[in-house]
Amino acid sequence: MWELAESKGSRLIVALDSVPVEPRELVEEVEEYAVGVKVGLPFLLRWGPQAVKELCETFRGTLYLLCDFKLADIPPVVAEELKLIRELGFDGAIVHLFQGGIESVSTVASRPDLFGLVAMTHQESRLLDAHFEELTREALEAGLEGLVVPATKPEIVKAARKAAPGATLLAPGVGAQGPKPGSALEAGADFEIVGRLIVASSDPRSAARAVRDSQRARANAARVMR
Ligand code: O7M
Repeated sequence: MWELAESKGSRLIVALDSVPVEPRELVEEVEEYAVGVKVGLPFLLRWGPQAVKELCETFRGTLYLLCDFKLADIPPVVAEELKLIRELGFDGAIVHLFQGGIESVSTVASRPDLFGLVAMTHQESRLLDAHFEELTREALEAGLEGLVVPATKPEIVKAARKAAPGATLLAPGVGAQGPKPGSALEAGADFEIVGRLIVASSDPRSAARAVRDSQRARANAARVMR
């Protein structure tokens, strides 16, 4: 992920949820400007596992392939899900933490990179956000590669950066949910996850390029692309 970020000069991960057009064409449009794509459940339900597998095969090595199938089950089931996710060809997966047991999940052999969700972007996520510090501690103790933090709540991004200086922070919520591209990087995130601003655009290529350029401009101004 970091190698692709360096070579492309980008911190953009495109969220593929409701993809109305042929996914491969869309991904080819944004490939040059994005470090990776995050594949969500709407994508899986609409296009099926075979299409997900083909997407992973087509873009392996040129995009970081991140799975977001909302994993929040008992540890043996999450472990099995991670094995299948790896078989589909993903490099990384987002996991929930509130259900407990992430420590045993993280020791699964040849698992993808794991990113633990510690707070969410919508205003109603009060219960989850209230436990942000404990969830962050659990994720770090379990040795996860990174955390998912809300771009809409920069104070949480800042706190996560402080609590987890070595973790890779992924921030969704940029664009359609309000925050401007680059703003989560300024708050301390490493990557910004952007969905509708790009995917629902009539010109996804230009939209992705614009996000990448804004990230660069804001990062240069604040010298935050670490
Ligand atoms: O840019 P959008 O709003 O169209 O899409 C945002 C994406 O980020 C979408 O795929 C959501 O599932 C995801 N997301 C949030 O919007 N908020 C969160 O708090 C967490 C996520 C996420 O990635 O969860 C793992």
